[in-house]
Amino acid sequence: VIKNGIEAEELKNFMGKKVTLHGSIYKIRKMSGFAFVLLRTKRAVVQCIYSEEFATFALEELVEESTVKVEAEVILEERSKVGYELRLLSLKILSKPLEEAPVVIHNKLVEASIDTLLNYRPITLRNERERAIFKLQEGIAGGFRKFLAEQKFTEIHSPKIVQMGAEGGANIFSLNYFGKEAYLAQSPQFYKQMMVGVFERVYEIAPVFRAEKHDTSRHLNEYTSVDFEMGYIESFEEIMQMESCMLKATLSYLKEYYQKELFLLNISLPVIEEIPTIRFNEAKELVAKEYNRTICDMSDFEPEEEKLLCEIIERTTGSEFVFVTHYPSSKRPFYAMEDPKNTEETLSFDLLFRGLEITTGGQRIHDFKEQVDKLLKRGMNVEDFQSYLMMHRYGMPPHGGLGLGLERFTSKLCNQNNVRYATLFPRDINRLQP
Ligand code: AMO
Repeated sequence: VIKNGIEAEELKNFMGKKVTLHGSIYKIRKMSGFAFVLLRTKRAVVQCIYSEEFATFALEELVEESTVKVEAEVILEERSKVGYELRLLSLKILSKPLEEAPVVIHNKLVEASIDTLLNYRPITLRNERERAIFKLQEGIAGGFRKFLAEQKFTEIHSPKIVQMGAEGGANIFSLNYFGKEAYLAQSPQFYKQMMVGVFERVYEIAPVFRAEKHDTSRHLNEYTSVDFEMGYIESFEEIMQMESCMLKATLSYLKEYYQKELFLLNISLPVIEEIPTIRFNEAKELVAKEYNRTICDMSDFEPEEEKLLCEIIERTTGSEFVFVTHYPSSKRPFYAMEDPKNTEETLSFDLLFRGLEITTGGQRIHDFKEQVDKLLKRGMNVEDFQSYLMMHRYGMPPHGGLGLGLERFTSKLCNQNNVRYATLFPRDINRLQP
C-alpha cells in the first residue's frame, strides 16, 4: 500500500509488483477496447490503463472526481513517457461526486474567470497546475525558513490581536475584545523589534490584516507577511544584503526541490546577481524623464511608476529586481530611522520585482530619546507607546528588518497579474467566502 502518493518516475521501483494506491479519478479517456484513467494522487497525476481483460470492475462504475482505492500492477509500457504504467486490477470507490464539477478540472488550464476560480477554490485547486502555485508557495516559504535558520534567526509567533496599529494610517480592523477596543495586527513590527533585544535575529511568517478599501490586483485585506529583524547592524544596506542572499538561496531551493511545479507553471526563475539600487528621488526623476511624465506626488510612488522603473532597470541592467532607497520620512512610519545627512529621508528601502513592490524594510530608531522626540514631532501620544518604548528604555541594539508580501512575490514569480491567484482563500472587500 502506497500511502504517500506517487510520481510516474517512481513506478520503476515497483516493476512487476501489485500496488495499492489512493487518489481521485482525474480524467477518463476511452479508447477502443481499453481506457486511460488518470489518477490524481497526493503528489502527482499518474496514468493507469483500464482493460476488461484484467480489471474486476466495469469502466462505467468510474466517474471523474470519485475518490478511490485501487489495486494495480506496474507494467512495462514503451509508449508511456516514463516507460511504465499502472494496469488497473481492482477498485473500491470511497466517494462519488453528487454532480459534475462546475468547471472542467482536468484541462491544462481551468478555463474560468478569476471569480469562478475563487468561488470554487476547493474544486478548482484540484487542477494540477492551479495546485502547483501553492506547492511552489510552500517552497518559497520553505526556502526562506531554511535560509533564515542557517543564518541563526529565531522563528517567533507574535500576537495578531493587538492594542494598537504598528503601521499608522486608518487601514486597521478593530474588534471588541471583552468590552475593550482591540485591533487585528497590521504587521508584527513592534514585536519583532522587541525580540531583537532578546534573540538578536528573529523572523516570522504569518498573516497580517489591512483594512484597505481599494479593490486592486495588489491588495488583500489579509496576507502572509514574511518578516525578519536583525540586531547590531551598521547600516540598512546590511538588510538589503541579507534579503538578496535570502532570495538567491530560495531560488536555488526551488530549482532543486520544485522542478515539477516550475515545469507545470512554465516558470523560468529570475537570476539574481547584484540587485541594482537607486535612490527614491533619482528613481522618480528617471521615470519622469524616460517616459516624459510629470511628477504628481514627489513623496510616493504611483503603481505605474513602479512598473516603469522596473522596465528601465531591466532594460539597462538585466535585473528583474531593484532596490529603491531613502524613501521620504513623511511616508514612513514613526519607527523608521532618518538619514542623519538629510532628515527628510529615511534609511529605508523597498524592493520591486517585475513591476511591483514586494518588500519594505529599513533601519529603526533604537535610541529612547530619539524615538520619543519623533513621536512628539508627529503629534503622537507618547503614553500610548509605553509598552513599545520599554525596549528602548532598557537598551536596544541598532537594528532593522523587512516585511515581504508572500502572495505578491509568489504571484509575480508565477507571472500572474493578480495577488489573488497566489492566495488560497483571498480576503478582499468583496470576498469573505469560501
Ligand atoms: P508594508 O506595509 O510596506 O511594510 O508591507 C510590507 C510588504 O507587504 C506587502 N503588502 C501587501 N500585500 C498584499 N496586500 C496588501 N494590502 C499589502 N500591503 C502590504 C507588500 C509590502 O512590500 N512593517 C513594515 C515592514 C518592515 O519595515 O519591516 C510593513 O509592514 O509586499
